[in-house]
Amino acid sequence: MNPLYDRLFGTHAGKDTPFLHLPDGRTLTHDAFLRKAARFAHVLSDAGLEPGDRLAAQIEKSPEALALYAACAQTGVVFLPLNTAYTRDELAYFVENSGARLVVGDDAKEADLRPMVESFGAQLLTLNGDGSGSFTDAATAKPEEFETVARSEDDLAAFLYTSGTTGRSKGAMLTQANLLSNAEVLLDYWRFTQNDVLLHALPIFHTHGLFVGTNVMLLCGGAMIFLPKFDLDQIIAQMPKATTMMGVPTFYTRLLDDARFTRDLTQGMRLFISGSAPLLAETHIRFEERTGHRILERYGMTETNMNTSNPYEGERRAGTVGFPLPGVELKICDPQTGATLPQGEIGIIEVRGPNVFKGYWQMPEKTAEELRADGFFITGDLASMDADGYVTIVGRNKDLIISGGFNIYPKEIELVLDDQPGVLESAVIGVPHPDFGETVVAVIVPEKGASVDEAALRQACADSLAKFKHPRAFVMLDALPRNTMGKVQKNALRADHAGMFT
Ligand code: MCA
Ligand code: AMP
Repeated sequence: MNPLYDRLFGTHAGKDTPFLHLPDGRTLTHDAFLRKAARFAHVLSDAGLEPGDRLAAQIEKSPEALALYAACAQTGVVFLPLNTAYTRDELAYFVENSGARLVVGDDAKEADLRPMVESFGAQLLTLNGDGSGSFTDAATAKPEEFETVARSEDDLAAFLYTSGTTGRSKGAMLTQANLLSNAEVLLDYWRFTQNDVLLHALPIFHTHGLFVGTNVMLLCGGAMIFLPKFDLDQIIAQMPKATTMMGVPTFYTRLLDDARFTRDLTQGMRLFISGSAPLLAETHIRFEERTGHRILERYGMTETNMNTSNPYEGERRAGTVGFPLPGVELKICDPQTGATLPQGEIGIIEVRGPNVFKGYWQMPEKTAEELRADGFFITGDLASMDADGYVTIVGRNKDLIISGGFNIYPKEIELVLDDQPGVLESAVIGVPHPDFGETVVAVIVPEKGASVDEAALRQACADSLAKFKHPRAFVMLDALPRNTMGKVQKNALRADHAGMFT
């Protein structure tokens, strides 16, 4: 028994129906995919990986990248996907912290990565966006069947790193049961069947593209139009062949900005889903006016997968994230006391259910701060629930910026900026952005009499931080606004600079 492998992958053995439609016109059947994954599983086993070992993958989206995920499930190896934008320094932290035994990266980065990877005693193999690489070479002559390693639902399936207010990323430990229970609920709630074709343009190194999009399609046995990234021309060209799409709000605003995106184009679609960041009610309304479709918005987190969703049949209410999913208990709590608040009041969302993760890897204190002994997870999202049970997210009780669906923790950027010559202190904030929803602005206070070179600050960020985290603007101030307790008032900074990009 290996519930994750058996239910997501194993059931498709011998199935000749399409699984992945690729932009170059190729189609991979479910069975062909499984045979590829089995060969990959042999590579993992031959590399000495044992069940429970971690495999860190920083690879482009491709059928092979997905086959690596399947191979991890089949061998009981914990899959740790990483954003392809991360720099070597960022990667080093994940490799060291997770104790990964194998790192799979791109050939182009191999020379840069190898000394770092080997310094942590891990092995390095390569897998490129076109499917080539030393990993694939090692798989070529391997058998197309692999005896699935027995695992239980409580065993770890994946680590996904999520940053914290301290600036250090935490490895969220997700079990097989976490992933499976959520995929099963979503399949049902959103009415997925094997006739569905998902237009898949999200990255597969995050919850949204991997555990929501891909797992649901694996479970229902449908197909995906598997695009390497969001490319407007491709999306428009492929939409008539799809039945559903999942995206972050930027997908929907970009589509609405294109005159080719019409009611006719979406005729064959049955469902558009949005999440990872707030979808403006205005976008929801414009989308319906243009296409006749009401976007279904849902809400989730790396630590919990999906928590709430607007209904499939009932009213999809603009500006809300819908109801708690079946099996998910949701409370709106007082930020100070944790007590459940009366209906209608704004508080912090806490959730409990089979979807909630097991804790942060080797961080018992951090786990205890956010995951209560009774199983409720403190999300840090501020929301209210109306009399009909719809949840509306109104803000965050955590210092977090969401840019185009990517989470950015200001502390991580502030630590880099504060280290630069002439910088006394910094405050990094998110301000509204028409394309990304929010974008990063750095407020810098120079030391007395010092002048700070903006180009040097940009370079410092480029040296150590992934591009999507780089501030898009720098503002110099003599002092940061503080409250009587001495705490920096980021709200005031955000209000002062709210119009910079809009
Ligand atoms: C790319 N860039 C970005 C972003 N993406 N900068 C800020 N924020 C971003 N999200 C950089 C690129 O390096 C590029 O730099 C420049 O910005 C413009 O790139 P562009 O071509 O416009 O971007 P793109 O490649 O089209 O990507 C935008 C995107 C993409 C399609 C919105 O970021 C994306 O697919 N986001 C989805 C993220 C996601 O899956 N989140 C789910 C997390 P230059 O031009 O200088 O080279 S899971 C989650 O949050 C929870 C669990 C949930 O509820 O789902
Ligand atoms: P992550 O840590 O990448 O899993 O991001 C989770 C965070 O994304 C949540 O805590 C929310 O702040 C935000 N989020 C996800 N979905 C939505 C949504 N539909 N509306 C508003 N915020 C969302």
